Amino acid sequence: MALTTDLDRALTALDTARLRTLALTDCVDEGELTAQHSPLMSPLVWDLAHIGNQEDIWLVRAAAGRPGVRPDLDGIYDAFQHTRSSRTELPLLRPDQARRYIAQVRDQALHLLGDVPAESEDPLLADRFVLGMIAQHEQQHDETMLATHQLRRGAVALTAAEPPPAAADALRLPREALIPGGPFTMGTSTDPWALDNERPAHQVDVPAFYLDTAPVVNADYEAFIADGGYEDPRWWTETGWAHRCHAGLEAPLFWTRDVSGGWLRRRFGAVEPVPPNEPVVHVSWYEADAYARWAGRRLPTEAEWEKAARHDPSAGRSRRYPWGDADPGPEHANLGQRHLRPAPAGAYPEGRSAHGVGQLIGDVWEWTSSDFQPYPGFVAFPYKEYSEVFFGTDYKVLRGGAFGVDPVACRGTFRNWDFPIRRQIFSGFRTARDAHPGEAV
Ligand code: AVJ
Ligand code: FE
Repeated sequence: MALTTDLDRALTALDTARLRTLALTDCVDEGELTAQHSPLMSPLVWDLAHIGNQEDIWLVRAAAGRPGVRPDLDGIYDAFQHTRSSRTELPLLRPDQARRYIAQVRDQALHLLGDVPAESEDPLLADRFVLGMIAQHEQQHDETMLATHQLRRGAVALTAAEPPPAAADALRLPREALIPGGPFTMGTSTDPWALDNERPAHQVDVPAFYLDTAPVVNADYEAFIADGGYEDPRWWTETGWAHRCHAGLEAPLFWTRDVSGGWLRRRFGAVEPVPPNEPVVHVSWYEADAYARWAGRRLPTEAEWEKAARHDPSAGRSRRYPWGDADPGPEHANLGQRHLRPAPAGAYPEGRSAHGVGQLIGDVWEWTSSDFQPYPGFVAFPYKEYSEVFFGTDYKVLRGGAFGVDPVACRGTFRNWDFPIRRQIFSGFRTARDAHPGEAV
């Protein structure tokens, strides 16, 4: 059964994304839009026009069959032709030109596709997939721009409400939950806006294991640092240790010591004490993996993560989200940039999974131990460069989404990936361990 994907949902998703894109780019001046804030990131004005260029390619050209608004711009805004650090040297559209371009593309796209039926024979148009794909693409670049904001120096440009506190029962929450062994359905063949790498649904047998009920928090991570975790190669893989030494890693990105040796962090331009009960963020896979080994544990596999998030043992099926099939609301998860930080561990009791695991969706992306590989039966759609060219052993999978991820680009099946050295992304983790038969629950 296909889920509801009416035109309203698609138009709202496109609109929501555009409002966010404009908010992220209207809050800084022209100099800041065209500056290189970090060699890891594009100038904001590149993301801005790239969003419109992808929409030009996929909505105006591929889906509607028109010549396109500015095909001459495709080379400049092709992410595969230019590294992020070289994009300031390109003949980019100026900010006002970029804003006009993306508005023109949107006008044409809505004019051409606004009344296309959801029952189309064209797989791009069926269930309005391509509209959902482009809304997700824009939101993913909005998250990337949010990471650029976090990297930039200068006056505070973004503000948001504080996230909710830990739930009243948070102190009584067990630290870990047992996920019983057995098969579950991983991935999806029915979620109409699921991207190619989430497909198809398939059975995976996952042996019993224990998983943290919340992401690892700063206080725990500080204990790893204080115990000499960054100085002890025992906890690190060989490549992880080499990277830690070469990059001089000593703490999560954006952390510094205050005069008395306590930890501070810079967060969207403001320096503040590191909050002890908040999920750690801006750690690389190598750091997450080392922490887990220090703690006598390990990172969960991607299949373990998804089983803990989706498996409903009483119904014998997989849910779309930990709490059920309902779209995420503010009571379920910290998503959508409503807040500019993770919520404390133990928040969002209504978002917990059938197995009692909390905060799987939202707050921080969670590193898994798994490489980004295709599911059995994978078919690239609609283009190889979305997922297929990244499969292999270079990238690690992250799951669950962070506070800057929009609900349209977040599901129990959603897969993100990055290099194991990356930490400018909103990345954290939780830990797991094997369960041994006969062990008490
Ligand atoms: C899925 C987040 C790894 O940003 O490189 C954006 C998403 N793909 N434009 C990325 C994406 C094409 C992608 N990630
Ligand atoms: Fe892109």
